[in-house]
Amino acid sequence: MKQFDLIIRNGTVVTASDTMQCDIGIAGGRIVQLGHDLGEAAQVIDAGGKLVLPGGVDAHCHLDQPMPDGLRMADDFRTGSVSAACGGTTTVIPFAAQEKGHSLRAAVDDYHRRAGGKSVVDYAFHLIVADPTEAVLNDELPGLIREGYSSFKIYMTYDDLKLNDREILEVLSVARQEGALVMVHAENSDCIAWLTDKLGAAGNTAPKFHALARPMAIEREATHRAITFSELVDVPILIVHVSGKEAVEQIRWARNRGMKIFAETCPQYLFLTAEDLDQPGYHGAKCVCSPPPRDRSNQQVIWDGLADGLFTIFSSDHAPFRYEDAQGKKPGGQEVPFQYIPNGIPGLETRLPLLFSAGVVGGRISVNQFVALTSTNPAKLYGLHPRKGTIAIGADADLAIWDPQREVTIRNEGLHHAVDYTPYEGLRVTGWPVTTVVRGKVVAHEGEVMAEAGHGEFLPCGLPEMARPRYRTSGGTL
Ligand code: DUC
Ligand code: ZN
Ligand code: ZN
Repeated sequence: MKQFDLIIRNGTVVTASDTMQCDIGIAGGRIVQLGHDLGEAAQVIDAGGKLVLPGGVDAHCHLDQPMPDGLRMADDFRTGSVSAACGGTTTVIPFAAQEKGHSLRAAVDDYHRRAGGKSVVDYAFHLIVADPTEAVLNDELPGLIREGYSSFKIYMTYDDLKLNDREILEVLSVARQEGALVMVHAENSDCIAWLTDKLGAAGNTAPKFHALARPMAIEREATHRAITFSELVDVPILIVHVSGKEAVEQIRWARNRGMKIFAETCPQYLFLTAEDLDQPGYHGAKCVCSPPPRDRSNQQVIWDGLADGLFTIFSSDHAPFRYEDAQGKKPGGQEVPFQYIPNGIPGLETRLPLLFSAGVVGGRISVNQFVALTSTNPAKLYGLHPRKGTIAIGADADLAIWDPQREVTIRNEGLHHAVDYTPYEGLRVTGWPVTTVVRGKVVAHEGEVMAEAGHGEFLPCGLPEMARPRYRTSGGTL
C-alpha cells in the first residue's frame, strides 16, 4: 500500500503567515506531511507554477433558506456547493433560520433535511434568531450552541426577522454566557420604513430607490447601537456586510477603545456601486442587496480596511434569486416596487477570484492576507480552526490550487450556480482556482465537478476563542 493517498508536488504553499516551496502528503483526508521527496502516493498532482492555498471558507452565504410565500432561493446545497467548489471554496456556513412563532430547533432539523446528502463541500450552520422567547433564551439556544451551532445572526431590520433593542441585549447575554459569536445585520428598520414610505408617496419605486431608502447614516446608527450593546453586555460581536466609510468609522472608534468588534465585508462593496441599481428597465433589481452598494469613495474605504486589518473576514453573502423568475426578482411575475424585490446577489463562485485579482494581483493586499481574510480568519471566528482554514499537519486536506496568471472573463454561463445572472458579467480577472480538494478528494477541476453530492460533511463548530469576552464591564456580573 502506498504511504499517501495524494501528494501535491512542486506548488508554492501559502498560509495566512507563510509562503513556502514544499510538497503536501495527504492520507485519510488529512495533511500528514509537508516537505520534499515525500515518496509514493496513489495520486500525484503537479502544482508547478501554481499556488496551493487553504480552501476558502465562505462564512456568510444563504442556500435553500425557507422564504416567505411565493419566493424561493435558486441554489440548494447541491448547486450552491458545486458553485463554491468551482470557485475554490471548501467550506460553507449558511443559516438555519428561525421563523417567528416557531422553535429554533425545528429550524435546525429542517435545515439538516435540506442539506443532507447534497453538498460536495463541507458545511456548518449558523443560526438566525428571530424570536427570542423564554424557551429559546433559556433552553434551545444554549443547547444548540453546546451541540456545535456556536454562532448566530440577528437582524436590526426586516419585519419578519428583526429584534428590538431589549431582545438584542437578551440574546447577547446568552452568547456571552455560552461563548457564542453573534453576527449583527446593522441597519435601522424604522428609518428605512419612513424613507420607503416617503419615496413611495412621491412615486419613486424603481430599483435604484432601494439605495436611497437605506443611506449610509442608517447603517452607521445601527452599527453604533450594536457596538453599544456589545459594550454593555461585554461580549464580542461581528458586524456583517459592512458597506462603507461611516460604518467603518464606528468600528475603528470601538477598536480604538479596546473593544472586540469584528467586521466582515463582501465583494459587492468593492465592485458595485449604487449606480448598478440604476440600469435600464428593471435590471437594477439584479443588484438589490442590503446594505446597498455605495460609491467609489466608499469602495476605497473598504479596500483600506481590508489592507490595514479592520476587516476580519471577507464573505460572499450569496443570496441567490433568479432575475426572470416569479419566485425571484420578479415576485408573481411582476416588476415590483423596490421594497418588494428579494434582497441579495449571487457570489459564492466569484468571491475569491474577484478579491485575488483586484486585491493580490492588484497589489492592495498580500496573498497571505488573502488567505487570512477568506479562509483562516473565518475558520477561527466560527470554531473550525485548526481543522479548517490552514495548511498544517493534522488539518483537513482542504486545498485550492490556483493558477495566479490565468485570465478569465466572468460570464454567467461559465458559473455553476442556479442563478440566471451574475452582477460581475464581463469583468476580467487574473488568477483562478483550477483544482479544489476537500478532505483529500478532488471535488472540482477546471470547472468540472468531480465529486458525488454527499461528499460534503456537516461540521459541528467549537466555541471560538475570538468570541471570549474581555471581562471588563458590568457584563461580567450579568
Ligand atoms: N442582505 C441580507 O441581509 N441578507 C441576504 C441578502 C442581503 O442582501
Ligand atoms: Zn444581513
Ligand atoms: Zn446575508
